[in-house]
Amino acid sequence: ETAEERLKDRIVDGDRKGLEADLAEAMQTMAPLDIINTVLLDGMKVVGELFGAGKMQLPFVLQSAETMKAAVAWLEPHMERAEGQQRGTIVLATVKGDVHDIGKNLVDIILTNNGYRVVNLGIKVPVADMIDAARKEKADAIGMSGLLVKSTVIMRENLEEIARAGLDTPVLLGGAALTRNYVEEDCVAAYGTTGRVAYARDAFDGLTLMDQIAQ
Ligand code: B1M
Repeated sequence: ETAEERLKDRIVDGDRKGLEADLAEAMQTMAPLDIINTVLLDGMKVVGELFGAGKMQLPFVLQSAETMKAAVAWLEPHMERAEGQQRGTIVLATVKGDVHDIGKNLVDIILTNNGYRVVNLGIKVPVADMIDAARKEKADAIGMSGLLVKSTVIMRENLEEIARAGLDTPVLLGGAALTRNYVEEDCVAAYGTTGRVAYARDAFDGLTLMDQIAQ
């Protein structure tokens, strides 16, 4: 068994013992971000499928998520960081009612490593807090993450609320339950004609969009 195979199994099994040694071994042939994007996320995908099929109980999903977080935390200091000046600020949050934050935190890491200032408000964040933070931090963008189907509705409502508050800060939306069509039709319409709304399929897509916004 290769270190990569063991790592994937560790995510599925929520098994953290010896995690660091396997990560160190995998890093001899792979970049940290590639380990996350292929090996670790592959494991989380299996977890999602097992859970969705009723073959895995929630406490075990939590163990998998904790293992994933530990692995990402271990890899983070080994990632390349862009030097130079700040390229812009984004306020980032998982929306109200949603606790899923692995994807959001990945977006944080990738943007931070690429020279952006990320104001990470955490999980279950009411839109009022995002609006306050966007004003206070003079944000170039607001990023919302959410994995539940319910969260896609919250995002649309949040956009109406942000527009009502008089902001036209560009907004990035990401998360497994979103579709490009929903974002580009319903969400864009909800934000009105002045503000920009964009769909980020993954964390790298988020970086590409942020690069366009901050130009
Ligand atoms: Co939950 N969960 N969960 N869960 N969970 C899902 C999302 C689910 C699809 C599983 C399933 O049924 N197959 C399902 C949602 C069903 C639905 O609404 N359609 C589900 C459910 C039902 C629930 C609970 C309701 C279960 C319950 O209590 N009965 C509950 C909800 C609690 C709540 O939020 N109120 C719950 C709880 C949990 C745990 C706490 C156990 C744990 C989360 C731990 C944590 O995050 N700290 C958990 C997990 C781990 C998952 C799955 C298995 C994996 C999610 C994950 O971390 N993926 C998930 C299955 C799935 O997604 N298919 C599932 C890895 C992560 C990197 O991906 O976040 O999608 P993701 O991020 C991606 C992209 O989406 C994108 O970039 C990343 C890749 O680069 N992206 C962005 C995300 N945000 C972005 C923002 C951007 C840009 C890109 O810019 C702003």
